[in-house]
Amino acid sequence: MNKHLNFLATALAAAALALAACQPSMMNGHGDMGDMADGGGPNEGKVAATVGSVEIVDPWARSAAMEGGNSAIYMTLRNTSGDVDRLVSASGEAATAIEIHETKMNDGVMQMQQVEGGIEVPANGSVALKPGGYHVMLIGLVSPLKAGDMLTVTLMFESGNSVELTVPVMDPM
Ligand SMILES: [Cu+2]
Repeated sequence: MNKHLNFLATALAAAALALAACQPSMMNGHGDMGDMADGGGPNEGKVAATVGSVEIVDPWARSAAMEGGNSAIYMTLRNTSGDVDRLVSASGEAATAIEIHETKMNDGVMQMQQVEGGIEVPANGSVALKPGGYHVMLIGLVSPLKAGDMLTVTLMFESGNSVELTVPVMDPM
Protein backbone atom coordinates (compact mmCIF):
# COMPACT_ATOMS: atom_id res chain seq x y z
CA MET A 1 0.00 0.00 0.00
CA ASN A 2 1.37 3.37 -0.95
CA LYS A 3 1.72 5.27 2.26
CA HIS A 4 1.41 8.66 0.66
CA LEU A 5 -1.81 7.79 -1.16
CA ASN A 6 -3.18 6.31 2.01
CA PHE A 7 -2.44 9.50 3.85
CA LEU A 8 -4.01 11.55 1.07
CA ALA A 9 -7.19 9.51 1.19
CA THR A 10 -7.38 10.00 4.93
CA ALA A 11 -6.79 13.71 4.57
CA LEU A 12 -9.52 14.00 1.93
CA ALA A 13 -11.95 12.07 4.07
CA ALA A 14 -11.12 14.30 7.00
CA ALA A 15 -11.56 17.40 4.86
CA ALA A 16 -14.98 16.19 3.76
CA LEU A 17 -15.95 15.62 7.36
CA ALA A 18 -14.61 19.00 8.28
CA LEU A 19 -16.99 20.56 5.80
CA ALA A 20 -19.89 18.56 7.16
CA ALA A 21 -19.12 19.37 10.79
CA CYS A 22 -18.36 22.96 11.72
CA GLN A 23 -14.65 23.52 11.55
CA PRO A 24 -12.32 21.31 13.49
CA SER A 25 -9.31 23.39 14.32
CA MET A 26 -7.32 20.27 14.98
CA MET A 27 -7.43 16.94 13.28
CA ASN A 28 -6.87 13.41 14.36
CA GLY A 29 -3.52 12.86 15.94
CA HIS A 30 -2.78 15.83 18.08
CA GLY A 31 -2.88 13.93 21.25
CA ASP A 32 -6.22 13.72 22.95
CA MET A 33 -7.28 10.29 21.87
CA GLY A 34 -7.79 8.97 25.36
CA ASP A 35 -10.42 6.29 25.56
CA MET A 36 -10.59 5.67 29.24
CA ALA A 37 -13.90 5.90 30.99
CA ASP A 38 -14.23 8.40 33.77
CA GLY A 39 -15.51 7.10 37.05
CA GLY A 40 -17.63 9.01 39.50
CA GLY A 41 -21.10 10.47 39.26
CA PRO A 42 -22.09 14.12 39.25
CA ASN A 43 -22.42 14.25 43.02
CA GLU A 44 -19.06 12.78 43.85
CA GLY A 45 -15.61 14.24 43.90
CA LYS A 46 -13.83 17.07 45.62
CA VAL A 47 -14.65 20.71 44.93
CA ALA A 48 -11.39 22.42 43.99
CA ALA A 49 -12.86 25.88 43.45
CA THR A 50 -16.15 27.70 43.20
CA VAL A 51 -16.75 30.37 40.59
CA GLY A 52 -20.10 32.11 40.70
CA SER A 53 -22.55 29.25 41.13
CA VAL A 54 -20.30 26.72 39.43
CA GLU A 55 -18.24 24.23 41.40
CA ILE A 56 -15.12 22.83 39.79
CA VAL A 57 -14.71 19.21 40.82
CA ASP A 58 -11.58 17.04 40.59
CA PRO A 59 -9.59 18.92 37.95
CA TRP A 60 -6.53 17.18 36.52
CA ALA A 61 -4.18 17.58 33.61
CA ARG A 62 -2.81 14.69 31.61
CA SER A 63 0.93 14.17 31.87
CA ALA A 64 2.90 14.82 28.68
CA ALA A 65 6.52 13.99 28.03
CA MET A 66 7.41 16.58 25.44
CA GLU A 67 7.92 20.29 25.58
CA GLY A 68 5.99 21.78 22.67
CA GLY A 69 3.53 18.90 22.74
CA ASN A 70 -0.10 18.96 23.69
CA SER A 71 -2.14 17.97 26.68
CA ALA A 72 -5.56 18.53 28.16
CA ILE A 73 -7.24 19.45 31.41
CA TYR A 74 -10.30 17.59 32.63
CA MET A 75 -12.81 18.29 35.41
CA THR A 76 -16.47 18.21 36.27
CA LEU A 77 -18.39 21.49 36.34
CA ARG A 78 -21.36 21.46 38.70
CA ASN A 79 -23.95 24.22 38.67
CA THR A 80 -25.69 24.89 41.98
CA SER A 81 -28.05 27.51 40.60
CA GLY A 82 -31.08 27.56 38.34
CA ASP A 83 -29.27 29.61 35.72
CA VAL A 84 -27.31 28.05 32.89
CA ASP A 85 -23.67 29.08 32.69
CA ARG A 86 -20.94 28.31 30.19
CA LEU A 87 -17.21 27.77 30.27
CA VAL A 88 -16.30 30.09 27.41
CA SER A 89 -12.52 30.35 27.47
CA ALA A 90 -9.33 29.54 29.31
CA SER A 91 -5.91 31.09 29.52
CA GLY A 92 -2.59 30.48 31.21
CA GLU A 93 1.15 30.23 30.93
CA ALA A 94 1.43 26.45 30.60
CA ALA A 95 0.96 26.37 26.83
CA THR A 96 1.18 28.59 23.77
CA ALA A 97 -2.56 28.33 23.24
CA ILE A 98 -5.36 27.12 25.47
CA GLU A 99 -8.70 26.30 23.87
CA ILE A 100 -12.04 24.81 24.81
CA HIS A 101 -12.33 21.60 22.80
CA GLU A 102 -14.56 18.67 22.15
CA THR A 103 -13.46 15.28 20.83
CA LYS A 104 -16.04 13.70 18.58
CA MET A 105 -16.33 10.54 16.59
CA ASN A 106 -17.09 11.32 12.95
CA ASP A 107 -17.57 8.21 10.80
CA GLY A 108 -15.05 6.29 12.85
CA VAL A 109 -12.50 9.10 12.96
CA MET A 110 -11.74 10.86 16.21
CA GLN A 111 -11.54 14.60 15.71
CA MET A 112 -11.29 17.60 17.94
CA GLN A 113 -12.78 21.00 17.46
CA GLN A 114 -13.25 24.15 19.43
CA VAL A 115 -16.62 24.35 21.14
CA GLU A 116 -18.60 27.22 19.67
CA GLY A 117 -20.06 29.32 22.45
CA GLY A 118 -18.37 27.30 25.17
CA ILE A 119 -19.36 24.29 27.25
CA GLU A 120 -22.80 24.53 28.79
CA VAL A 121 -23.09 23.91 32.51
CA PRO A 122 -26.78 23.07 32.83
CA ALA A 123 -28.92 24.67 35.54
CA ASN A 124 -28.79 22.52 38.69
CA GLY A 125 -26.77 20.00 36.74
CA SER A 126 -23.25 19.15 35.74
CA VAL A 127 -21.08 18.50 32.74
CA ALA A 128 -17.96 16.35 32.61
CA LEU A 129 -14.78 17.29 30.81
CA LYS A 130 -13.10 13.94 30.27
CA PRO A 131 -10.90 12.03 27.84
CA GLY A 132 -12.79 11.44 24.62
CA GLY A 133 -15.15 14.36 25.20
CA TYR A 134 -14.95 17.96 26.31
CA HIS A 135 -11.56 19.20 27.48
CA VAL A 136 -9.47 22.29 27.99
CA MET A 137 -6.79 21.87 25.33
CA LEU A 138 -3.19 22.81 26.01
CA ILE A 139 -1.45 23.38 22.69
CA GLY A 140 2.30 23.81 22.64
CA LEU A 141 3.38 23.01 26.18
CA VAL A 142 5.96 25.39 27.60
CA SER A 143 7.48 22.48 29.50
CA PRO A 144 6.75 18.76 29.89
CA LEU A 145 4.04 17.85 32.41
CA LYS A 146 5.04 15.21 34.95
CA ALA A 147 2.67 13.48 37.32
CA GLY A 148 2.77 15.41 40.58
CA ASP A 149 3.41 18.77 38.89
CA MET A 150 0.90 21.57 39.27
CA LEU A 151 -0.17 24.02 36.61
CA THR A 152 -2.33 27.10 36.74
CA VAL A 153 -5.12 27.93 34.36
CA THR A 154 -7.69 30.71 34.39
CA LEU A 155 -11.21 29.72 33.41
CA MET A 156 -13.70 32.32 32.17
CA PHE A 157 -17.44 31.82 32.34
CA GLU A 158 -20.32 33.41 30.48
CA SER A 159 -21.59 34.74 33.81
CA GLY A 160 -18.58 37.06 33.81
CA ASN A 161 -16.92 35.17 36.65
CA SER A 162 -13.47 33.73 36.30
CA VAL A 163 -11.19 31.66 38.49
CA GLU A 164 -7.50 30.89 38.61
CA LEU A 165 -7.36 27.17 39.12
CA THR A 166 -4.46 25.05 40.33
CA VAL A 167 -4.51 21.75 38.49
CA PRO A 168 -2.52 18.64 39.43
CA VAL A 169 -0.85 16.68 36.65
CA MET A 170 -1.64 12.98 36.60
CA ASP A 171 -0.85 9.98 34.45
CA PRO A 172 -3.94 8.65 32.67
CA MET A 173 -5.43 5.55 34.31
CU1 LIG B 1 -8.31 19.13 21.90
